[in-house]
Amino acid sequence: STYDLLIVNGTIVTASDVYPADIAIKDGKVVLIGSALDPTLAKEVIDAEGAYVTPGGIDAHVHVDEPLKLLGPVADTMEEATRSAVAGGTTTVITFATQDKSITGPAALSDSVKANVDLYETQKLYCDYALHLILFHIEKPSTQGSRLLDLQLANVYSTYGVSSVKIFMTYPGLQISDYDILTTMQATRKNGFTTMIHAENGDMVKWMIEQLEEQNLTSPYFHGISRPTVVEGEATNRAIVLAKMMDTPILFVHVSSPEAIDTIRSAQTKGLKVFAETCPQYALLSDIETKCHHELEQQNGCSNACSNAKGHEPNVKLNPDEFDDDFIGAKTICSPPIRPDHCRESVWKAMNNGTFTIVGSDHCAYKYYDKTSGKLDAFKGDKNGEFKYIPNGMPGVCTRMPLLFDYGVMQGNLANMMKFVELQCTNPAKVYGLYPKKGSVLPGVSDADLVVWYPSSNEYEKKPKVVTNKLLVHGCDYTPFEGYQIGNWPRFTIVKGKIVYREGELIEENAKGSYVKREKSKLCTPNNEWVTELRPSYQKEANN
Ligand code: DUC
Ligand code: ZN
Ligand code: ZN
Ligand code: ZN
Repeated sequence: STYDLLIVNGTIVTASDVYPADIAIKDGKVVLIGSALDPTLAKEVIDAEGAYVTPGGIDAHVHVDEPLKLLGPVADTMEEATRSAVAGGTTTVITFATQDKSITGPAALSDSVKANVDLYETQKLYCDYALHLILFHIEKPSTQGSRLLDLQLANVYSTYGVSSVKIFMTYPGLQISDYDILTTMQATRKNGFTTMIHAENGDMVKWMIEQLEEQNLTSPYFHGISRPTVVEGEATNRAIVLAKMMDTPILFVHVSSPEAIDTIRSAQTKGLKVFAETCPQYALLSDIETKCHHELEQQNGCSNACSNAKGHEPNVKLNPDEFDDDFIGAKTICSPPIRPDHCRESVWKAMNNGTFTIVGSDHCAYKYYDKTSGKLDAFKGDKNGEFKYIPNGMPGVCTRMPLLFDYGVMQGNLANMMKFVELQCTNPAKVYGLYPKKGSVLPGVSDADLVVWYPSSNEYEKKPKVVTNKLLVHGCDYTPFEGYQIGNWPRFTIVKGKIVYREGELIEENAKGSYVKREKSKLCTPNNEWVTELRPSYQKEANN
């Protein structure tokens, strides 16, 4: 046949257009968009019945099990993460490889990435994936550190198409100094890499944790208290200042607070190359989830108007029998933490006004029962459930797209479907060097990574309406969005022209995902303006 697959009667949505058209697919690519394409020319035809057809989602922030296990026992293998991804309309995930400190020399980073690619090659992959690199050990002095890193980045780009690094301003063992951030920025600038920043002031957090521990305030609720919004605001501002001196574009990941948003917006207004990501949990969840059952409530009764004297009934629960579980707040522990209610409005606003370039999930799932059983020594067992030892993160790779469809577009918090596609598909592809292969629907150019949504009619009883953990087919045993109503859900998820998810069912034999090499960012490029007379001479050769 002329086409492998034809999608007829759809309404195509890209970041810039919404229009009715048919899509013809051949050899994994979009080959033609037109009206009234001939169904007899195709092996298989999907009738979209007027529904939206969007590019597949690109979730550029997903943590999965990796050889170095930097983040401990995360629940998902790459197989489970990609399976959960396609069940929620995501067709590419970008996950993390960690710098292996024990390897030195120019190939150190490419060897670190190789270990991940080799591991994932042994797994069944439901969609494509790419890798960022986490850096936490920077050679000194700055001149040598930057020269070595320069070579290492050049290697990891030419060998594996990795074009972004993530650095941390918090977490014992990961936090790097301002000095090391500058060294990193010099090398990332030279290589045209995107520098992703986890912006929280680790010293402020450490100080706060010690104060709380002194008062025996260690239950999950106090995780959020230990890292208030100013902690994120300070680090965000500081990173912007460092990036300004280096003229290095940066991207803040998982931005959660009005302080950080205002700081980022003001830098963008000044023309600095500052980009940002937020996540659905910061737009939707409330710190009330961790507030329930904390020590003060148990002593004094609930300070909020809930019927339970012992504390709020949290939204996040497995079933009513576990209502009395005083550790339940652990499920929504992440960093930055879930914020007080008033923060959510600024997150939605920043999605609409362009402050946020992308929405990622920060999927980083840990099994709750392992958290509580004490089987893992990092958790409740011998550490008595102290928040400091509870691993940070929650699942979200599956729910990112459906949640923003309903709570964003349908409920009017997001401007329109084009914004939805821009934030979740197109901009992630542009900013991380996957565009236009991924993130759009361009004939002859784009992979046929597509989502056919349900039409707006109500005749589809199979359309999921409520989030359950089972629906998400991940490796985790809970979702913070349990019970959330969802007004639409991917009906067909198509990866490189193959249907991998059809009306609630995974199609395992079509799981043919692979590693994708990326190009450099189409958005994050230096301004080529220097702010001091003492420009590092090394920078003069910088390519961009
Ligand atoms: N924050 C999380 O909550 N989990 C993974 C790592 C991170 O920075
Ligand atoms: Zn982070
Ligand atoms: Zn309460
Ligand atoms: Zn993360």
